[in-house]
Amino acid sequence: MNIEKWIEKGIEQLKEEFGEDLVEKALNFVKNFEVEIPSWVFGNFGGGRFGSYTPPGFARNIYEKIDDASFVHKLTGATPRLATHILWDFSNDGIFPDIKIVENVYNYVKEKNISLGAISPTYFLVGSHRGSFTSIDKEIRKRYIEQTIFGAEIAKKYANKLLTLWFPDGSLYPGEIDLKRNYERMKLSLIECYEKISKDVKILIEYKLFEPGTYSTTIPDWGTSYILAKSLGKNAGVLIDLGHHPHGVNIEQIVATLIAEDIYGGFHFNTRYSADDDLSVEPNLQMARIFYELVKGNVVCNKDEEKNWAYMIDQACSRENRFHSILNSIDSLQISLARSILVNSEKIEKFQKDDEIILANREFNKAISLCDVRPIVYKARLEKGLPYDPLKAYIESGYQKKIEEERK
Ligand code: PSV
Ligand code: MN
Repeated sequence: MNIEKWIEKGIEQLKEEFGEDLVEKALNFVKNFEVEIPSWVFGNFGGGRFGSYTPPGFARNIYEKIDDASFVHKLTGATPRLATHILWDFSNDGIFPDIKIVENVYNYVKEKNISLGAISPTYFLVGSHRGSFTSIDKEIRKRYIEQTIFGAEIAKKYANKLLTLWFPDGSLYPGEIDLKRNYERMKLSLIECYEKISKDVKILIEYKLFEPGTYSTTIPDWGTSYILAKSLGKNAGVLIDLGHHPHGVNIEQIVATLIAEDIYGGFHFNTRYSADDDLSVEPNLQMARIFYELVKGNVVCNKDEEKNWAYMIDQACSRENRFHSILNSIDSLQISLARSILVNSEKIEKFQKDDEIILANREFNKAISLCDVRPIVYKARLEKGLPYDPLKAYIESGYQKKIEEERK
């Protein structure tokens, strides 16, 4: 197959069906869309029940994770920032962070042509089995509050001024903790941090239905994140991780509501089939519907960067090749974004007005589920001087063989 010809033919057909303007807009958005990738996707986290199994060539330290992230960015041109976890990436003992490591890492990412993105304080390693921000032990709370303030300082000085907070706090059984007081301690700890954190650092509060808590997690849903973010102030918002809901939740509606309420938001993209399984993003219909709301809400690829939400991938599964997996995610996000842009909102609005339920739905799905937008995504890449298929380019690059040999 001659790929250039295939792309041009595809673009022509898409223009015929959806019009030149929407196709050009989709091309433009795909070229400009950026997403952060997590340092932990390259490491040895995610063994689950298969214990210490990790695919050969996993990154053994933060510097190798940076090498890997830099290579992914070279192939995709879409991932210039690396999201990090303080105690996984900037600590020797998993308890306290070390500013020297941060400085070394900062210099190394620059050398590798990427930069640091969202900073996640780590509330779940040693000593927080009875809670972090909600611990009844004042000293434990203090340790995590200090780590959060440290995180904000490094976010400001060395990264993109974004802190992403996820708490493992909760309980296994009814009666184990006082639910009201537990929530109040979370809120007070967050307020204490917020007051001490520079006002040009943004904070996203992530929610999660369960794990490690089975009966309760302190911040189980977007409503709780929203209330907490609101009680902090305008620099705080809600972080949506696709794996953190009950089955079947209408996540695009959460997006629409948050945008309508003009609250800052962010995404941890992944695919989930059962619980929080942190799998590679697939180009499924929900992903395209989510992008439809993001595009309509002007919070993605907005020229006024202040308006944009924060986009990150949060995935780590040791059963898959990490590069195949992350490159597949980036591909799926770009495909979903392109599909969402081809939706003809004007036609849909007309059908909505006329109460033409099925016609509105068919018009929507014409772009969201029935068309092949790969010609747009490939063309966007080629016009940026990138391989049209980064996963294929990875397989042909020899990088996998190299890391497997070097990292035995
Ligand atoms: C928790 O499950 C989570 O989604 C949070 O975002 C963490 O930072 C990340 O996964 C890694 O544990
Ligand atoms: Mn997450």
